[in-house]
Amino acid sequence: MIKLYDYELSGNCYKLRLLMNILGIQFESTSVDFYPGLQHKSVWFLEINPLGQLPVLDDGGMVLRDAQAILVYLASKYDKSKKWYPTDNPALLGMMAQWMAFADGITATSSAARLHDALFYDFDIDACRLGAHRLFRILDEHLWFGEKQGWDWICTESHPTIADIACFPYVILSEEGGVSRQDYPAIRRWADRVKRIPGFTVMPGVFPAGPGHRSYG
Ligand SMILES: N[C@@H](CCC(=O)N[C@@H](CS)C(=O)NCC(=O)O)C(=O)O
Repeated sequence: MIKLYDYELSGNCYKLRLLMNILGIQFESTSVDFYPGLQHKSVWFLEINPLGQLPVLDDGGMVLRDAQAILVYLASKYDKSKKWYPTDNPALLGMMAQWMAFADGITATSSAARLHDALFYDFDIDACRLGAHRLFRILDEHLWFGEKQGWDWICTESHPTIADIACFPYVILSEEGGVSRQDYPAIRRWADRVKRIPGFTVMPGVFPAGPGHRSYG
């Protein structure tokens, strides 16, 4: 069975739990005590990931680090519909790679602000929040112009991709780092759509969608 080296409060680990839940992939979670245990910096874990970072996935000995890389692997291998990572469309693949790199930027800013506020990381909080707002403004405008053309998702019109999954967690958890989404209405509408994907699952700090709208599949 697939093993996920996991931490419940990690948005990067949540990306993978979310996609695996949506795709109906069975996995077992191996909990790594990120805080306060710092097990991701322990000798045994550094042998698994020398970067000392979560998440890591082990699929029958195929060991992968980096949430975005793991999303690509899981969708390529397990999504029979080929809609989450459509490999027959070079332009779309390029766009998805672009937005998945952008998701890592959201980790470096919005997630870092949350680590500062919740787990006492010694980061420059003003720089983290400023960086997150800069990225959120770009994402909000992208989504807003997309909506005008009938696009519901970051890279696509009618079916979400792993780029949406990659960007979602540290956008929706941003308030825990003091980054308000008040000024980003298109982001708020998109986040609501993500919550309505069949198989959507939550983590602490992420809540299900309210009643009364359509479901996306
Ligand atoms: N690019 C990596 C970043 C992973 C990352 O920053 N993980 C956090 C937990 S959510 C971590 O392990 N931080 C500890 C560190 O960077 O030392 C990914 O997307 O998986």
